[in-house]
Amino acid sequence: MSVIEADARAASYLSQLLELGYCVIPDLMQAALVDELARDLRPHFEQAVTSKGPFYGEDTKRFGGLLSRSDRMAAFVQHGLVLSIVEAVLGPWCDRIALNLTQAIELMPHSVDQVPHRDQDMWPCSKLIAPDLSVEFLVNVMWPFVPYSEANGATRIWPGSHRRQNELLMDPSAAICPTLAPGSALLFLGSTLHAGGANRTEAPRRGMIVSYTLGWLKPYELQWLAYPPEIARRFPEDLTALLGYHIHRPNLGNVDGRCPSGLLRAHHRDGVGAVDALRPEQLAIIAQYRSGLPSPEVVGEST
Ligand SMILES: O=C(O)CCC(=O)C(=O)O
Ligand SMILES: [Fe+2]
Repeated sequence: MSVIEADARAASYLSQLLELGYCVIPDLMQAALVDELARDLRPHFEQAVTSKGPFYGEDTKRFGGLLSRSDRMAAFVQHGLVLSIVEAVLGPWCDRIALNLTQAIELMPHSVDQVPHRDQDMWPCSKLIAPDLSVEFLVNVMWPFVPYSEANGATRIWPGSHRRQNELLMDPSAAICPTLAPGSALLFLGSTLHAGGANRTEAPRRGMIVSYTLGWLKPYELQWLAYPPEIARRFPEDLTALLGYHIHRPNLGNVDGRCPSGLLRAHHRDGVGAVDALRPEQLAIIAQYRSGLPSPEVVGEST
């Protein structure tokens, strides 16, 4: 596929995602690669202890840290089309995006449906900052390992719910549950009302969520602990940046005043002090201040 075709594809899914709060992308990954990943994760599913609590559901299994469990994961986390869509949604609100979580999910046979929710409500600020929904905090990508259908608990989505934040719950009959084949993916916003369905079949519904957030927000899964430096050091640099081993300008998320990417290299502490990491607009404001001239904002406010 040419760059232009890939861009056109990304633009079309992006507009569906922003308009409806979700989109389904077929044939995003080779089904054989999904099968290989599912095979790598099979022993982990088998050993996983059933979840506890009314949100996760006591008839589900979940585990994270998937980049450590399969070498095939990076291709999913860093999928080019997914990242370009996610960048377009979250990029305007941060200096860089970050991985929020990787979570394998099994809905066990005969599991009940999950309570409908918006994932972004885990950040208490989301209702204050984004009542008009100009800001998005999270993009979820559901990758099925088996075909998802209404019968085995395909994710239920309330289209348009991202524009109706004051409605905690919505009419169950308004929910849709897109069928998904392995290799396809369901993308939905953190502001979209959704829930795992009930698995009424005899077979487990296995899949995973990979989600992305604003680089300045605390991620749901603590990536630095899931992948401490001795593990992250084995990953390529662009992946470690996504895990948070990169400063978020201005100067957020540093170690000894320096970009944490240095922690993954031997020379991090070699005779260098704190180093500013600033965006061009911050450099311009500082230069303006040093020049002794009032900044344009100050002039604007006083007139
Ligand atoms: O399993 C699913 O289909 C959705 C899971 C989900 O939304 C969650 O755990 O936050
Ligand atoms: Fe969710």
